[in-house]
Amino acid sequence: MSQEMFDKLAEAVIEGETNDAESLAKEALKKGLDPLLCITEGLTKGIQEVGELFALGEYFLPELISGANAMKTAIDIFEPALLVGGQVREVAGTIVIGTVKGDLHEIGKTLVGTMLTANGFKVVDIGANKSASEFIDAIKDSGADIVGASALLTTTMLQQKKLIEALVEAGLRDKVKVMVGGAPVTESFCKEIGADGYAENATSAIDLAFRLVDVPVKQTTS
Ligand code: B1M
Repeated sequence: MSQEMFDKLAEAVIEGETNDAESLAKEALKKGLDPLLCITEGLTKGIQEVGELFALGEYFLPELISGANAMKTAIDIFEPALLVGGQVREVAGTIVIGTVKGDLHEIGKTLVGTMLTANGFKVVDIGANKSASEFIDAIKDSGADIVGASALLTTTMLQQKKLIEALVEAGLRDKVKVMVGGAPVTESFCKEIGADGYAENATSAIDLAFRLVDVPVKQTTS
């Protein structure tokens, strides 16, 4: 039954059917399905297929946008269920998270932020298309332990390096740990630019965040 629902959620994203995505997400919650699995095994599979069709030239920007809108609508419905565990925990650390300058992709970054909140972190999500100085302002305002920079384009991943350079210039590099992620980012790129850690997905981002603040991992949602 779960797989059938995951497939339907993926299909709603592939077809860019926001109304279907919304009603399926509500139905999945009613049936007691794991919201994170609905996202990773359903919605994410769908948006990956949209990306592949776009790369093949079978989909164009409008389909990319409607697929993303369908996914965001469903995630909004799953979000409260993802957050249930986090509301009763002490704060493990503060993290400023955003997508780097020139990059509008925000779904993965937002999901990582939600999962960190659900696991006891105070998350300051500054949004997408944010410059190094906007990250730095948020770090100063919040006294963050970690800064997380997401990049989905091969062209914008270089902004993660610029952020680290700007942190050094601002005298903040030894005060804040840097976490990087996003589809084109790799462990070796993370090492190359001198970040403190790379996470491939939301689940590994939680493990990494706990390691960076030196707190034993205790995930609420798997
Ligand atoms: Co764009 N796009 N897009 N797009 N888009 C990609 C990234 C692309 C791979 C599609 C493709 O060609 N196959 C391609 C990039 C190619 C490249 O650089 N190599 C691409 C392109 C080309 C573009 C445009 C240039 C298209 C155009 O205009 N001609 C344009 C660029 C706009 C810009 O940013 N300046 C563009 C625009 C868009 C939309 C705005 C329409 C839309 C985003 C909507 C939104 O976010 N509000 C969009 C979408 C939806 C995609 C794809 C299809 C899906 C991205 C997504 O949301 N994935 C994407 C193809 C793909 O990735 N397969 C594609 C789901 C999400 C849950 O996964 O974001 O990977 P992801 O996040 C994961 C992990 O990466 C990780 O955890 C998350 C959860 O597991 N993670 C982190 C992410 N951030 C992290 C941070 C961390 C740790 C882990 O720590 C801080």
